[in-house]
Amino acid sequence: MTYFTDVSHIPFEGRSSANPLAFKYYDETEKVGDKTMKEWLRYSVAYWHTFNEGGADPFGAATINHKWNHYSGIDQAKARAEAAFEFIDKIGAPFFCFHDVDVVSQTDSLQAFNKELDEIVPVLHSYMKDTNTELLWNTANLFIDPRFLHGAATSSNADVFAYSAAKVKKQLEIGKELGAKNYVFWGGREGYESLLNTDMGFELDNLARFYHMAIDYAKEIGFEGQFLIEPKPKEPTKHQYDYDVASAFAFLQKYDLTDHFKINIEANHATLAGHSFEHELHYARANNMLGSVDANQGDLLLGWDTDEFPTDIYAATLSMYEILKNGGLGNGGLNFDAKVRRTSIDPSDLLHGHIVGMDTFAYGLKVAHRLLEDRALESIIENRYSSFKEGIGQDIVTNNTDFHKLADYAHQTEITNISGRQEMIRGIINQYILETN
Ligand code: XLS
Ligand code: NI
Ligand code: NI
Repeated sequence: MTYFTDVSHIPFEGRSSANPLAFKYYDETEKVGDKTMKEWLRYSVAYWHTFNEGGADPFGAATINHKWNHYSGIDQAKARAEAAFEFIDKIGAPFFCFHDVDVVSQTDSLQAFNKELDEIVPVLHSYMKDTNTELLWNTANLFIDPRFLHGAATSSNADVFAYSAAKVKKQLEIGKELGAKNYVFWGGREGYESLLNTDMGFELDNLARFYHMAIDYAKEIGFEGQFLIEPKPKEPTKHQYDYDVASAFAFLQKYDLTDHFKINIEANHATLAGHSFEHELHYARANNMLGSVDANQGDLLLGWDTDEFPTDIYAATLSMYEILKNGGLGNGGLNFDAKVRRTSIDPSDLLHGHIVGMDTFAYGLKVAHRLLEDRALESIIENRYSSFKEGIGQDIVTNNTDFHKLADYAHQTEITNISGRQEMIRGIINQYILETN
């Protein structure tokens, strides 16, 4: 069966093309510096939003009713996989990601669920081989099932902790089988609704115990993917423990987990936490914790996770700047954790969403690369901190001074500050964005 009948493949046609089903900027073979666009960007399709999403919201039922979702049981899982790999192949993404409940339907018993997984995994594997697609990450969904009402690894119920471990154990085995590059923990229910009935310290200790056991099991079975934590400040819980990169990093340090984890940063989660996307990337990079990216964007006027396809070239430029400064994403990639709006009801809308997202980051990559090549921001930053290159500044950074000497120096010195030039810098960035070919 063919589900995406409009095209056989999305070609690169360049910026003058008027074909909406073609890339204008993303040419996977184009070299940017020493790597191709494909190698830098490592695009990934998110199974849940692209193939399972129906567009339901708290006020209305699903509006999107794709043909591959007209089945039930294992037939449903197979039809969805068929559609998924037709799509992934046509859009030309080298990676995909899934939760366990995306690839087979949620069933009540763990045994039945694992049996269905055992049936679908070889199907996925053979599609992966046929289409040359790799698994960026998989994960156990520890938030949808009503069992997780008090949390998963931070549940007040020890049986739920065990159930969560069983789900993660299975996904690590599947990740190993499919060669997953990473394993993501997004703690959708790892937080609290009310502090009045919560022992936060105890819950966090348990979360760390859970992660340590996951590391042990991964080692035991030879799972080599990178573990990632995906922060999000709120939604569904009022306060989620992995609030942002800084709080996830503090947690990992406290529990001696930094050698085993990096961070999966989602743009819309950054903005929900009151940060810019580039702030989160920068913070992770500065601490050697940048692992992977969920590429999407939020809506400035809405206070929840709208998970839109990224179209903001300015934001894509600044985030690609951070990614290039990081030397790339390593094992990670740019996963479109993004969904089309509930009014976008055709299969082709899924293509359009990915095309605009892939073009946006491809353009951002080109602009960021030029900014770095020309040291456009680097030289401004270098100049801003130049007082630490000599004299008292050099003494400070080489640990050759103390409060006595600094006070003596301060008593004899008249301070002169230099301009931060923010408006000039904004102008430079606009010029680079507008003049990139
Ligand atoms: C939800 C999260 C989720 C994770 C994977 O807000 O973004 O989709 O990426 O569990
Ligand atoms: Ni995400
Ligand atoms: Ni999200």
